[in-house]
Amino acid sequence: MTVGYAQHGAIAVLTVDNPPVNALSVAVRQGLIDGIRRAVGDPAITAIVLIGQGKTFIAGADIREFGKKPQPPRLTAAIAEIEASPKPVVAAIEGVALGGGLEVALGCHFRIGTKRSQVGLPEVKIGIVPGAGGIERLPRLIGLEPALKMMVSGDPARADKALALGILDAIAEGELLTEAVAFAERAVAAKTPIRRLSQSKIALDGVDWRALLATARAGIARSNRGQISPQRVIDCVENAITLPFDQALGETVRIIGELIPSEQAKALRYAFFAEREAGKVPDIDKTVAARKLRSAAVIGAGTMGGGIAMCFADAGIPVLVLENSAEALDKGLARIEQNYQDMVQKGRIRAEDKARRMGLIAKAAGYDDLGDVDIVIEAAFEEMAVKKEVFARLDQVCKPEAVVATNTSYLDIDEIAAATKRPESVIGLHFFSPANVMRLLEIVRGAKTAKDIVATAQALARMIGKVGVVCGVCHGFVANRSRGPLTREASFLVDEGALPQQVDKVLYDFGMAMGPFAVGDVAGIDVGWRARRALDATRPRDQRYSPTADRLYELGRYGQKTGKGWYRYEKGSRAALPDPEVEAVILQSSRDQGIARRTIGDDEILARCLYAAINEGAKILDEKIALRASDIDIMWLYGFAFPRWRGGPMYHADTVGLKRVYETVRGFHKTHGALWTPSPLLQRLAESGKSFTGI
Ligand code: T1G
Repeated sequence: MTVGYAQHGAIAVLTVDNPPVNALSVAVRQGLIDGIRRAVGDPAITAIVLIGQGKTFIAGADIREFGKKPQPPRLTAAIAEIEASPKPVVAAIEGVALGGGLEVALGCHFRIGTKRSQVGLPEVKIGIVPGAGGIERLPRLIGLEPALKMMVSGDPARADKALALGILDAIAEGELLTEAVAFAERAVAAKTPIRRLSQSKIALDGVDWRALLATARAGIARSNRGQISPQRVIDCVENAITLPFDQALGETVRIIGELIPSEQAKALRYAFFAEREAGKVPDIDKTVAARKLRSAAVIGAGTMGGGIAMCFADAGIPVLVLENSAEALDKGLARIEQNYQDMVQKGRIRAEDKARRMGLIAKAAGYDDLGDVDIVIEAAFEEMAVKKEVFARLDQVCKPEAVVATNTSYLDIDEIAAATKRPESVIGLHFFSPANVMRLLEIVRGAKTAKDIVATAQALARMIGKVGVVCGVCHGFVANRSRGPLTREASFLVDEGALPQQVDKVLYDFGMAMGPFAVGDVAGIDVGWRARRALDATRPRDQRYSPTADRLYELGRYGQKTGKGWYRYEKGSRAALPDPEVEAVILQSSRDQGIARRTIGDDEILARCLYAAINEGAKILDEKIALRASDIDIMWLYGFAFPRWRGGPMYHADTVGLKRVYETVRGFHKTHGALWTPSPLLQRLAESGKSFTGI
């Protein structure tokens, strides 16, 4: 039975039991209707409690059913049946009530939660709108402004907030079912009037709703650039204000019907499942137990090391920081403190949060202090000799069960591991800058890394709120290696005739948060210069190379930090302004390389940048460095702010069609040479009419 029926005295208890998350599949929808009818028809029953089996109330519609032919009964019908019940219906919310789950709860007459409850309407995040009355009922329950905020962001509210907003009527202190039954009994005894939200009005006294909606629209245009669903939520909210309930709901149902098969919604659903898939490693199942992580250490208090230390402190894990000198350590800790101070000033955390987090970060006097920590992450200088020295020292002092990790962004983890007598405990944990903000954690599994170390790294990712994606060892690993060709082509395009602002605009308009040149100015042109010097020895002599960035470096244009890079920056501003001096450098560089500059179209820019990355992604897949194409996509979504509503570069290639991508790559190969050698996997898939999905 997907919806169980039991009797507790005069109270009927309907239990939704549809593991893993009690999604509202057909059987549940039908079960709810049947259960309500049975309870309403039984004279011995005075009230009804609706609860979920396990740790979840209801996680919403079954996303796997989307795109298939809808089967009756509709969720709106099940909710209408609940709301119409003449006997009070109490939703007992353990864990999450999301999307359709919250909509079911809003159809109930009362809602009681626990401390662990979370309620929300996250539909925008999968490219749709709440389609079963949530848009219409939530503002009637809690008022327009807070409802709008929740629906447009899709972010859930925790129990205390849900109580304050009035979504929950009570929070159970003891066992939820017992308290929900008692709540229902009291409602019956007190003859508490039943409140059917569909029959009430949205309170609009003194609310300038037109201005509110206009502000929300403008905000979304910035925060969710290019994404359709949040704007559609606002259309539906406007209907909820101006039309009678049933008519507004009818419109919402029509709109969700349009959105479900849309390209954006498909891409966002893909991203949802891809993210969950990324957490799975075929040879590491639940029987592989993660090691305990109660304390940590970070080697290096530079930008990366400091950011990583903040990740631990943010998660409540004490962390020691080790540096070469007392000055460097003080400087690093001061920078961390400043970062927290900025967060306090922006209202993101409270002053006491800052104090608590700073209190968790302590100075290590030397390696000997690291003997007790459960995990060490090295974020020292990117040079093999330095890494080897650090790991040899760590090998001497760390306890045997410690995880010994490196944050290197391209060096060979196996070579680093070989500097220890415990290569099985060594792993790459590659954070993205700023480490305390960017959510990707690239987990690089060395040839000898033990399974439980990988499982521990995955557990760490969850603990510190990151999306951990496991991959193998190669130069630059998966994320940076697949992105490298994009920046390479961007530079070539500039040498051939484009300007940085044109290239950046094309990628920005595509939906990227920033174009590659703007990113270069943030990351530092000096950093790129050093990385290129590290590759000089191995770069084939006949390989095409753009010297333009090196010219900027020689002029001291290191990017935002020097106020000049690919762009110029006014004092105190991060706005990238085109600079005639850069244009002159570029024109000279083209002349020096003997390139006759030409007009380059936006289509070519997009194809050169994206397909170069996709072709490299395919090579990485073929080499089995990434477990699946969707893992590469997740890395781009969380590491490089690729627009989620486009799914990721590999998914995007599927939507373009691999045949077309392959033909274009072949064309570029003919024109631009060896760097465009098509990936054999891309060729195979294109020729057999397949896609990356499922690879
Ligand atoms: N449908 C189908 N499968 C789902 C699902 C759903 N709604 N939610 C989760 N799963 C699967 C998931 O793929 C995974 O499967 C397993 O459950 C555990 O999930 C009408 C139209 C509930 C907070 O967007 O946010 O209602 O990988 O690994 O970290 O207006 O899942 O094991 O095979 O994520 O504990 C709105 C989406 C739907 C909620 C649990 N609802 N889910 O997190 O476990 S649209 C959502 C979540 C809707 C109405 C509209 C989270 C979670 P597998 P998990 P978790």
